[in-house]
Amino acid sequence: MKTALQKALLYGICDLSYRSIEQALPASRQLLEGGVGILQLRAKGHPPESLLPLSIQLKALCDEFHVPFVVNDHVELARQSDAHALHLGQDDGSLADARARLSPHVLIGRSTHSLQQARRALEEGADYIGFGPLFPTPTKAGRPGIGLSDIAEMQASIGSKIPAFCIGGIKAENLAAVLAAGASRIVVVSELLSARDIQSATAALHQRLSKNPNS
Ligand code: TZP
Ligand code: MG
Repeated sequence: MKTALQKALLYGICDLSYRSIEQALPASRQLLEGGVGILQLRAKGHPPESLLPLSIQLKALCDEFHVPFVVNDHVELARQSDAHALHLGQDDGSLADARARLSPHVLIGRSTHSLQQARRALEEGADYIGFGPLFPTPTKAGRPGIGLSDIAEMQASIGSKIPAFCIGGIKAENLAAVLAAGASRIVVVSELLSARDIQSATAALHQRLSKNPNS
């Protein structure tokens, strides 16, 4: 799935704060039909054991689209559902510890909130990073926006080596500024999951990313 990851421009997240467990599968299918190139299950506050059936279904769905399926936070859930990737935040332990518990082909991504953290993630062997939040966002409440000024340097020093996805408060209305700042790959959560037509909203963003000269 490393090749599929390299191709991904738009990272979708099935976040259970925006969609119920019952809606998770159809909403994810729409994200995939719209062109997300990687899909994560994010379910803050849900016991990981309760997520296994959904996680197995999402893995099968992502296989249909040849898109990596990522489990957020939970190494054991990633292992049990045979996810293609695991995503870890800054406080979720070392990549080495997680790798030791997973099959060697499983990719691991890391959230980063500064250039220094992005450099560190590259050094520790992350397969990709998230970089943000660029703007304050209710999806990650309490975290300040880091702005757009470090994107170009992050792209040059980290994004040239591993996929680097800008994240946090990105919407159709501010995408032009994010791309002008140097981003080539993005994660969008709330705007897509709250859209009346998830597939069309996703396809519209995806089209703008694929026409972007940075990518
Ligand atoms: N990490 C940094 S910002 C963020 C995460 C998980 C949430 C992004 O969500 P949205 O709704 O696209 O701002
Ligand atoms: Mg986490």
